[in-house]
Amino acid sequence: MCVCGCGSVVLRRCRHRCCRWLLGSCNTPPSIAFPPSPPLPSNPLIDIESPPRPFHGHTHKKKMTRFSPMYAAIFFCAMSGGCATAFVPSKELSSPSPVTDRTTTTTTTYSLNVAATTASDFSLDEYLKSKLGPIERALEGSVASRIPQTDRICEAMSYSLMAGGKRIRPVLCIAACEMLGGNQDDAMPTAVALEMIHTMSLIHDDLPAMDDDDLRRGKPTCHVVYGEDVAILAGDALLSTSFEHVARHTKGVPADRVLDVIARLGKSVGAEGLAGGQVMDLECEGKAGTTLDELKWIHLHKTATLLQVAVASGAIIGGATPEEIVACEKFAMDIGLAFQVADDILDVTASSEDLGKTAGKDEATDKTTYVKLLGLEESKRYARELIDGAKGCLAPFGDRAAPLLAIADFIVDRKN
Ligand code: GRG
Repeated sequence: MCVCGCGSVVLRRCRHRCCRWLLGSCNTPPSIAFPPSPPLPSNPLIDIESPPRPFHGHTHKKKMTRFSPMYAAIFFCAMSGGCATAFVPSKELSSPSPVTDRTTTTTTTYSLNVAATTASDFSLDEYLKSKLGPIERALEGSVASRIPQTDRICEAMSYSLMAGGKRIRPVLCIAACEMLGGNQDDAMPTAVALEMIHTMSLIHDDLPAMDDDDLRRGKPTCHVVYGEDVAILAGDALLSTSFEHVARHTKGVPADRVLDVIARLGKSVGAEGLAGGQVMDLECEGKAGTTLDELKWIHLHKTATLLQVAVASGAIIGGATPEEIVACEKFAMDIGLAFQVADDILDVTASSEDLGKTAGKDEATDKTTYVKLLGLEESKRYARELIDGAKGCLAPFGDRAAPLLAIADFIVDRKN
């Protein structure tokens, strides 16, 4: 059993780099290209930071326990469930090609595929819980004010960042990284950055110039509490901090992968991402005759792109091949679109209390949504079709895709 006492499985069978370190077969620095290649030059951006390196984003100002690399390897592998080489849907265990089963609709109970060791049940709830603790801790320390002059802006950033939220994007990133054999610690700075970018987009989306909303994540929106001026700046600061966070805090990952992730994050927010999608959304507001194709373009850019970069980044950090990255992107685009269809459905079926934001807003503002264009039942069918199609994209990953497959189901089955 794993030495940390987490109940996980034998280290010997683990595919993860940390455990290969433990076996002594991978005790050289990670390579910049695929092995066998020369040792990795350090990332110049990473090494300029002076304070002690945060663990999961915590800023340990007083005393920080330094773990030995080997202990840290064991610890993080165990924390990430890494030793469990795959979480396999129990109903699919006997299937020769489990993830291609597109008829699966609500797979929430899983068995741990631990090869020769004892299988034990676990649920998606448990999986999410195991990820959310580390993610919340990493987020907490990520926007702390270091000098009195920044107290107000940091408070506004932290107010929205820590206001709750499902943390879907960070979880997707970590799950993708682990699917490719990477570990949670490697992906955590990117996971944090994704949530910063997402939170920025929510702050800006709620502004009077945009959707003009006063409730988000069950709390008054950022501009209601801090004023429009500070809210705009808090969003801007979260966005720029997200890139800095990845560059500074990603350790032990080849520099070319880190740069690829930062480039993708940047693109996902720009004209071909969130900002472009939002502008098209504004243009279509109040315009009669918005087509399904236009709506799809808006949501692919406004919503799906960030989910796509979440999964692709995790995969890249985990060492995915170009083909694997493409498969992950396709999966993520489909679940991203389904996420937005589900959002449209929830707007008419859920309460403001459940949603933590104003329900029925789309109808009240005569917004074009999937429900408006397709109707409620057809929208539900479309969302399910997208999810089932998405799941097929992960067939090449076999059992290792189980967490992502379960999250895909969650995206359309969610209640908020
Ligand atoms: C300022 C460069 C720049 C870009 C921002 C405002 C904007 C442009 C884009 C809007 C993007 C947006 C808010 C899309 C909606 C996506 C969506 C469905 C959000 C809800 O996500 P959840 O359910 O929220 O994951 P929680 O609160 O759970 O995190």
